[in-house]
Amino acid sequence: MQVKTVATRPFEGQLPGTSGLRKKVKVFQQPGYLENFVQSVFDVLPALAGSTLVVGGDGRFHNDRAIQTILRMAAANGVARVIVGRAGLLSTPAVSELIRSRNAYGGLILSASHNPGGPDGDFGIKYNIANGGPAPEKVTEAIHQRTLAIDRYLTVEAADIDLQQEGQCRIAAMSVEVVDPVASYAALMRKLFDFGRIRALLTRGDFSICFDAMHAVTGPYAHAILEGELGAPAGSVINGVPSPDFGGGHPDPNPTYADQLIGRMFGADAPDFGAASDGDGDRNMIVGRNFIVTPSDSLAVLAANATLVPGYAAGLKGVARSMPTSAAVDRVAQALNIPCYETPTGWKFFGNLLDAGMCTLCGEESAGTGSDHVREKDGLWAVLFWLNILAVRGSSVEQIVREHWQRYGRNVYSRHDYEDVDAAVAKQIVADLRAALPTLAGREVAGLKVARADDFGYTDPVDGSVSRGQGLRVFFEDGSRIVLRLSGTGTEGATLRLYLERFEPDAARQGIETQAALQPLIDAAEALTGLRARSGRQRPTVIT
Ligand code: VG1
Ligand code: CO
Repeated sequence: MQVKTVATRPFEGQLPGTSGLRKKVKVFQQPGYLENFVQSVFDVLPALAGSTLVVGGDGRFHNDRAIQTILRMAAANGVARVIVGRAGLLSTPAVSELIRSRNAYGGLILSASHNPGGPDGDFGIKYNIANGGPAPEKVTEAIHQRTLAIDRYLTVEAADIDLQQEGQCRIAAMSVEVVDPVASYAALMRKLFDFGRIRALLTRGDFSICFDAMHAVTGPYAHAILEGELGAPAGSVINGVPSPDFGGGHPDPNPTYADQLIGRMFGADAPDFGAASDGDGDRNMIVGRNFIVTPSDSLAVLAANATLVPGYAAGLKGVARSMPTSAAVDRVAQALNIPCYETPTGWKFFGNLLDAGMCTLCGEESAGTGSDHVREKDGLWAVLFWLNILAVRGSSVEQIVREHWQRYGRNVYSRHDYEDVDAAVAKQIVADLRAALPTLAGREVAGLKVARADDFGYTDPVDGSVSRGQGLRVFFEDGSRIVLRLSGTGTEGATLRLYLERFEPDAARQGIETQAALQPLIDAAEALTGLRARSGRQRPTVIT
């Protein structure tokens, strides 16, 4: 094999954010840009030589080109075997599953998740470690450091691999195995859920579903599992063919961007159950007939009903949620007498807890839910979990959530996103609130009294690693809170996320409209930050 050494120079800003390195496609298309990042991964992880690597992506524009580049570089860097999804497709949870079931050393996921695709859209790359989960900060920092010094990358002269054909081939000494992206993942789902019971529900004739794959990677998975194996009528899956620009849409499963699904679920003859997944298939939105389930509530409902599902019948070891996620799941954990961990935003922080057997279920307010079955959040898994619960309980989605509130109280919750704000303005808004934090306790803001305020920091209970600056929190004396943080996944301007939460124990008042219930907090947040006035925005871009 003739390894080619290609001279290169560092690019600025190859710093992975909340979930991998995300930039405009045009940035990734610059000669050497992808190569530098990938070579940096090989340079900081020499054990990849001689090992197995899983590679796949969400099918967005540039996915196919990037995979061919990575395959040649993997061969040049001595990787023994690459497992790649047919057509270059693998959902993020499916990559995690394959890394684990095939004892791979790691994986490269090509995705910018919910960010738009197409030639003018976004691209991304993320490295996952041997447990199947996103690389922890110490690894991503080492990769970033390496990108700052890199002066060459390695590749081989070889023709493109035909990714449409399943089977084995070689690039130089490296084996390449093109696999069905769904099979191994579906086998795991079969072990966790009562497929017989879900099938009975979906073929009964009086229970209908709509799954919106948003033109992204879950299409093939949902077709094979929901319509194929579980018998949902054809047409239950919509937008189920992955497209390089996600049909021109924004594959983010929220009420704004999944408007087609919302239209159906709130229309005449709405299905009984609706769901959507994001670009790379790791997040989910759950919708009942005329009823949207808040992701934080969804996590709490899954935890409270877990023993109805075969894979979790023995009970949960613990639960974990990201800091901005509502405390609904904390109340379930308390009732079950199991620990509840609070981590920074981003799935990479759950890996150690899951590996150590300290928790079973995890979730984020951004519609990420998952468990110890893999080390990523998992959109279709959450859908199957809900269907399994519905099949056992025989109630509607709305009934299940309302009964949950009656029993545990309702954590009224919303996230307001201000997208594409001028980056300097956004940073200043955050910096000013951060500077004011020590002065806030005891102050009255828009009629609410501040109890305490801080900048969230996290010490990993397993390895002691510390992550600071993970979001500004202001707690009020009535138990409500606001959180402000800058998104770490965008590629243009800055996205400010404002999280609002208030607890409502009184069942008689739980039906109140969410935004109205949170208005005092919305006012307090504006008084504290001047966010709307300073960003020139009248209202958030997206409300979830
Ligand atoms: C967002 C979400 C976060 C999630 C991350 C990756 O991050 O808030 O909860 O883990 O996206 O999800 P940020 O930094 O933009 O708030 V995904 O589906 O993009 O891999
Ligand atoms: Co995603």
